[in-house]
Amino acid sequence: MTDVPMRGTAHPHTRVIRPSLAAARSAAVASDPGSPGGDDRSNTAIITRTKPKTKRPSLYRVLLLNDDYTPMEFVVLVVERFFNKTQEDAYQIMMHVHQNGVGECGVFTYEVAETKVTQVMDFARKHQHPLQCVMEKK
Ligand code: TYC
Repeated sequence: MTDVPMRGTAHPHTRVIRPSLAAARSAAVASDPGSPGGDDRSNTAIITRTKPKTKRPSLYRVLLLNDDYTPMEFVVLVVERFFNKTQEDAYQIMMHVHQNGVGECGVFTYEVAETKVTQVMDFARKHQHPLQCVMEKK
């Protein structure tokens, strides 16, 4: 969908894209208040958008890092508990991290990923394991 210059249309989803510029023009020309943007006397157009704008959120991988001390069983428990994996999937993820140094437990929006990282780090600290969990933008 492209943004096209339009005059005073009243579609329910039509919005002025640059309201600050629109306001400045409107104030500068001080013309017909019934015409949005009041642009007739300045020969300018207000750019509007008709389609409701949706933006897909950025996604983040949550990763576990390998270390030499955290017990394998603990990592499996973490993956089951915080990433809702079956014991079989959790074991595969744990082994991938153990063998490769790092592995993905899931992909989430920013706030969910941040919450997972905090939950895992707090749980590991509470049990005195050095397990590290991080997030990275996809
Ligand atoms: N390397 C650990 C061990 O041999 C197991 C482990 C796996 C630790 C995954 C952390 O993220 C991790 N006990």
